[in-house]
Amino acid sequence: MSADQAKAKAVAKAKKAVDPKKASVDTATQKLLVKAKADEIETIFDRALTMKPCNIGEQGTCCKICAQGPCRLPYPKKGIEGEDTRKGLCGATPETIAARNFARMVAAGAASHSDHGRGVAETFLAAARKETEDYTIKDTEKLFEVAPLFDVPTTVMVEGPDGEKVPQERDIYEIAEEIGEKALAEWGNQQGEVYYAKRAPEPRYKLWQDLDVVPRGIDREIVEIMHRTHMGVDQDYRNIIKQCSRAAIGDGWAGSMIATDLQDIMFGTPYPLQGEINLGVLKEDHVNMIVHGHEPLLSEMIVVAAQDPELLEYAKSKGAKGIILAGMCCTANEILVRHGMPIAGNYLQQELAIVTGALDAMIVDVQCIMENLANVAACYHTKLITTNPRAMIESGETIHIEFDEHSALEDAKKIVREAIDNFTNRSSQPLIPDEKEMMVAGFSVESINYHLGGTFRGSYTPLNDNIINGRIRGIGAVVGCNNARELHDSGHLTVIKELLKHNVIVLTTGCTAMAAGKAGLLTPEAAKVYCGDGLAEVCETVGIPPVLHMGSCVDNSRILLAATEVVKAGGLGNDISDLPAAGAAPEWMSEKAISIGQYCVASGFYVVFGLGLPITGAPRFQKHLFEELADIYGGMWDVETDYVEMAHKMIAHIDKKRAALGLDKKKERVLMDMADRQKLDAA
Ligand code: NFS
Ligand code: SF4
Repeated sequence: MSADQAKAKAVAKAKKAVDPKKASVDTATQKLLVKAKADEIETIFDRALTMKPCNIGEQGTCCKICAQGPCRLPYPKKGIEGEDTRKGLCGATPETIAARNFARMVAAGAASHSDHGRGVAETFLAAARKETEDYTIKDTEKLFEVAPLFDVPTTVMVEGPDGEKVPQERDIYEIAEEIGEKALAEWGNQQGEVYYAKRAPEPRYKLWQDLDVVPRGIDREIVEIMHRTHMGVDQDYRNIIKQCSRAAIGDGWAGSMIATDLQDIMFGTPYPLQGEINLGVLKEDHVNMIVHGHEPLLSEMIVVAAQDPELLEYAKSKGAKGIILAGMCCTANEILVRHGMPIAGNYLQQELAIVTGALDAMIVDVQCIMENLANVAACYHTKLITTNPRAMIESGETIHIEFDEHSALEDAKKIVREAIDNFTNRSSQPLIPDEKEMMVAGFSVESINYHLGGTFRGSYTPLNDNIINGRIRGIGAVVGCNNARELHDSGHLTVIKELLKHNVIVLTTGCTAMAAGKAGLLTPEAAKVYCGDGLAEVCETVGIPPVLHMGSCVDNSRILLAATEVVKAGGLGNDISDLPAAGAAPEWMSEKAISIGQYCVASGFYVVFGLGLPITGAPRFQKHLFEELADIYGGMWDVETDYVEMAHKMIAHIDKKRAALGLDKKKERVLMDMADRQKLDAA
């Protein structure tokens, strides 16, 4: 498609332009929507007004997996009296159809996270083998933690001075190579179990074994979903969901978790640091670049290239004062939590970053990249640069600069040079909104340990104590996307604020974390403003924000491990399903969110989604997800479109778990000792 065609596609049909206040609660977004309208640029917010979702697809009951369809089985408005006799040409029930559609979302979501993880593992192996100079082993402490998880020895026995055998530490690159090989093999493994399944609390792991849902290999389980959901294969929605669990566990506890671990080893485990967020991080007199997408392999190198003295000089030679590199979507979270690089915004702000007129290059890799970026970029001077062979964009003047881990820094420099060259091409008067907020981010499992446990001996015990004594009522994990069918950021903020008010500490990742950051919730000062007395007291004592930013969406694996640490610290039951904890994705849109939801449910979490799930046309299937799974996993799905109510459903679940642990009676404000906790355990 030519640039002119792309331009034509970007221009607003002007019939229906969105009212900025009805599109977003974020004022930077509102300001740029006004500019978009003035510039006659149509955005996703406008398109959401004119295109209504299909009613049957929304219910999950449209089947198009064979050419005899699409078979559409809407749930009748007047309800169904007597037996539900709806069926597709082949006889597929609404349950089978909805379950198959759901399963394919799990497959796509798990594939996306895990393919990202595979790329990381490949690069890790290349780094371990010293095939590339650009990536190295940075965090050896984490390397030594991860090695035993893959049964990789960290010492060898050598002959000592007196002839006896003594242990000697192995070379770290040797250890890394063995980890890399074993990690990469997790994708193609055909039999047995993925290594990390054992990292779950023991009863959870045993339950998975009993249910036969321990993943054999990451890819295998995804492929098996595709097979089972082919025409005429698995015709029992309960059995389909069982395979969803197996593939999703392969995402959360393998593909994503391996990605997180190996990224930490190569780029450093996050520790709390300060950063800034929102479109106001761009600067008019600087070269502005945004890295948008998901894989830190690329962005880590661009971070290095953007600080290269030679390139900084080059930027100055073009009249720029410097280079601003900001992130968007999960790439942003990755470079924030490790380098404190600024975040330009979350998913729904991507077109608007270009509408500022001040963006010299948008560099994208994979996932959550709107195709319309090319059309919008064609109307401004912004260069849109694709970098991944898996993700190209056909339209406009998109440039493809392929990024290869073997020549990573060189490729990254080429990309930065493109951005600098484009600085002098700015055409219109830019509008960079003033909005930017300070935030503290980078709460890995390790750093929570450190922060709550103190420097002397890190531990989750103080967190558990505060949950047991009631200062903290429970843990809420609020994660996920933005969705153009919802008032931008409002779902996240409403749920989080309501949880804080009721003393529920919040863990967050993904685009939710960015919504929280923009609203000032990721600062220690937020505790006083938003939290109930108990939580405020804990946060103020420890000096942490009440909302802990744990990273990108693959880093939801950190939430699984944090929950596991809480179980291990004692006093709150023996499994994740015993914890006073709940998860939510208020504004979800991506298939990845469905895979995350499913692995959280299979791990024992109560999980509530906003907007709706495409299952309402199949009531028995819905009942299976919302109720029957609780009997199997101790975790279950739910949907709630009222966000205050969503928080209260989470709180109700937390209270139920507190009651089961006998904590509803214990409100006295004393720290418990080990004996007390054991008593509680026994109760
Ligand atoms: Ni998660 Fe991150 Fe955002 Fe949703 Fe997309 S960026 S991986 S999928 S939209 S949270
Ligand atoms: Fe219709 Fe069955 Fe084919 Fe689906 S698999 S499209 S329900 S005939």
